[in-house]
Amino acid sequence: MALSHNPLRGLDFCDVNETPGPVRLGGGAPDLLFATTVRRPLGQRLHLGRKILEEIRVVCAHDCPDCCSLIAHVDQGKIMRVVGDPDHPFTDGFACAKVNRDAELVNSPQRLATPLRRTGPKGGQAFEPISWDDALDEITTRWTSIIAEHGTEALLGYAYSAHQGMLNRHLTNGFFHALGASRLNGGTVCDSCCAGAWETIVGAAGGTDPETVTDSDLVISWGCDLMAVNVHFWAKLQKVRDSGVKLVVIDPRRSQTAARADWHIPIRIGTDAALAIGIAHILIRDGLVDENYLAAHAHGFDRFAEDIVPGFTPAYVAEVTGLTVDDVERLAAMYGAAKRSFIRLGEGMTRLANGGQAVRAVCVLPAMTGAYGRRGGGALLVTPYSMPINLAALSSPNGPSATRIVNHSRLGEALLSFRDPPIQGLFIAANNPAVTCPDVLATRRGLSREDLFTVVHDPFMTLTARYADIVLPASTYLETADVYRSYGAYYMQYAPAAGNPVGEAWSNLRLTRELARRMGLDDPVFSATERELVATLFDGAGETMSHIDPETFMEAGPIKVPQDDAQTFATPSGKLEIFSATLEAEGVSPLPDWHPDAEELADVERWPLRLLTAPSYFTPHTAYEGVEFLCKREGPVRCVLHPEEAARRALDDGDRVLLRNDRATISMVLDVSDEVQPGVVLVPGQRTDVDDVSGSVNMLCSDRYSDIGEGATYQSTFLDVLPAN
Ligand SMILES: Nc1nc2c(c(=O)[nH]1)N[C@H]1C(S)=C(S)[C@@H](COP(=O)(O)OP(=O)(O)OC[C@H]3O[C@@H](n4cnc5c(=O)[nH]c(N)nc54)[C@H](O)[C@@H]3O)O[C@H]1N2
Ligand SMILES: Nc1nc2c(c(=O)[nH]1)N[C@H]1C(S)=C(S)[C@@H](COP(=O)(O)OP(=O)(O)OC[C@H]3O[C@@H](n4cnc5c(=O)[nH]c(N)nc54)[C@H](O)[C@@H]3O)O[C@H]1N2
Ligand SMILES: [Mo]
Repeated sequence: MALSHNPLRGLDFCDVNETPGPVRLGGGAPDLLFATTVRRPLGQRLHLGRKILEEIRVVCAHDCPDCCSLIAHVDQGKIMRVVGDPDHPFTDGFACAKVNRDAELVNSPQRLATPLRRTGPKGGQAFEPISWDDALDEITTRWTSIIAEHGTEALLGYAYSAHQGMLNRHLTNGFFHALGASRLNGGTVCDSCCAGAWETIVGAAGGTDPETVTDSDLVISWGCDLMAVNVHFWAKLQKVRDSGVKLVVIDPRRSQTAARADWHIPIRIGTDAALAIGIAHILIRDGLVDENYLAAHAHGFDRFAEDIVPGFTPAYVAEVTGLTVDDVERLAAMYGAAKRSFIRLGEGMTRLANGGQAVRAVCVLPAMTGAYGRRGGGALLVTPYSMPINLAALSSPNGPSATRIVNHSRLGEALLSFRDPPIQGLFIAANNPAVTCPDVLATRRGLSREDLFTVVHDPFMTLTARYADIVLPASTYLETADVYRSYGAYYMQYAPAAGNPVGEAWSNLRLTRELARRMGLDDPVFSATERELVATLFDGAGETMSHIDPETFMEAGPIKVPQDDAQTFATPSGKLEIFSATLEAEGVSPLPDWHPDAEELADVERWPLRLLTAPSYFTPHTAYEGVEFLCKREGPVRCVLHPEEAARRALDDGDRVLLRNDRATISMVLDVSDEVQPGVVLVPGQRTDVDDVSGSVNMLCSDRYSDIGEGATYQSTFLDVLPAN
């Protein structure tokens, strides 16, 4: 369908308008043709030729800020297709290129059908099918003897967020909490740095409602590739841009988003704090500061202005960021002139040594212009803080615990060096750390320990699963009921299971309940019905949520949790804490600041290139490896060098190259492109060691922590690229 005025301009790249092919039913059944989804009440049946499909409203559970409402088309329990829900304001009737393929993901021939027991060496491919009963007997027998010999802290539950809703995710964590296992400090590979930094300045409050972008007069995507990770916000933004609102993208990469922006600012990696403080410098110099807003809503601005800002002259900022003085001046003037500027903060720019201060520095700017006080203005990192449900009832059912903590990104260290007791039993769900963790060689060494008893619960035979003693087939979100809360907009929604689990797959919820029963945990949360669990989430929820009636919620479809137009600050002072006493107490600079990092400086002396990692467009992390179409679409595992860097090394497009540093040498196919600047090598996504590549990018990364939030620092990695021969 060709629209003369296409509100999804630029989305052609993501193929959101592609009509996903139906899954073949097999057995000689006719191929199905699908009408485009039309607005109609659900519960009706869709008559197509001789087939009658049920339509079931579900929610996309993939790790994505959009949290789309979807309509699943189901044939007697089999998922045939999913499409975007036309009745959800944020989803607006389309799903992204990945989710359009979710029927293929669910029905992938690579899905695990039964529990498996390892019969060969760890990391290999020799497994035999076993029954669920045998698998669960073996697991509980082993765990019971580990606890008897070493105590409960010798167990580690390493379950992460990916691709499931609140019940399936949090009850699994609650099981290990109730057992007294070592506690996982989860999310450090992902958002603990940016979220931790946000909490120190804005507090535990969400940011600007993305749907108010219709009222914005300037949009800055600061380190966020909207076309990869926030497609539905991008679609909203296009409509706003049609009315003349400008989009600025600050990103070291000319991402698909940057390529379509009004202005792309190719900043040097890890220098965002310097740029933000430089803008503050110019706003003060030019009298563009909203003194009244700052006096009423900010804490510590004067100290910031006196102690930090003066050093960040436009010339110094240009030198640090690799931009020109003119660009820095122009950006500051643009920002200073806008009243309702909307900054969409990305997470990627915080996965490096000084990432936390970058978020803090950027968060000062909307206070300086008063944008935080106006509809459509302010900053958005993530939203859940302003939709406080009682997750603790699920994730820590028996209250506070003082057991040992394991950092998510330091699984290798925990497995290799923890004593008193060592980790003897490991349970991994919804996570593929053998690929996605930093210092992944240490992770794999840890997983290879012969005396470690590992259980992996996943819909697919991931690289991590190959290290397991027992592999359990997991259902996907389309095969289990759950409660969903968006992290990029203000919607929540309940969804039933759309289809029957493939093979003998069990949901995390079902598995957790059964493990709890077998391990003798008697907290009622483990025997609660789904309805009771939903009620638990709202009982004891925060002020804005506790009035929601769970029964109504379960029937309602998407609900929007309304937000005030002005930003709330949920800090100890109730203000934007530009000065953070919390950070001062931790020995971190209490004011947003930028310094070159000493370790990075030493690495720069030795290595000519810095690693830029970015989300892949079609295969986020490793989760779509079961969809052949998307893997082909993403193309070979590749790295990208600027033409100058390629020429310096006599390398051509398509060459096989080695990426090398002190930690490892891996190989990939080279793309030569000026989408990146000289001095960096871009590796999009994190893909398993496959035929056309040896090794995985995270072999090159250390497990060093970021400045705030103990986050991963994938991008504080320095290396060289060489010809493969
Ligand atoms: N298609 C797709 N969707 C995804 C994911 C995916 O991998 N692919 N991942 C999902 C997950 S787990 C998450 S956490 C979310 C968010 O996913 P994130 O991986 O946090 O993605 P972004 O927030 O877009 O941040 C990445 C962008 O930051 C840029 N960047 C890197 N370093 C810097 C820097 O120093 N400064 C600046 N200004 N920019 C920098 C990169 O070039 C890239 O364009 O998305 C989710 N959605
Ligand atoms: N180099 C580099 N590395 C990175 C990043 C980066 O930017 N650069 N980004 C980091 C970020 S932001 C993140 S969030 C992590 C992501 O790291 P992971 O969470 O390890 O990544 P996924 O590939 O999404 O793995 C999720 C697994 O969950 C399985 N799964 C899906 N649904 C279910 C379910 O319902 N139940 C169960 N039990 N399993 C299920 C999938 O099959 C998949 O194997 O990677 C991090 N790693
Ligand atoms: Mo993430």
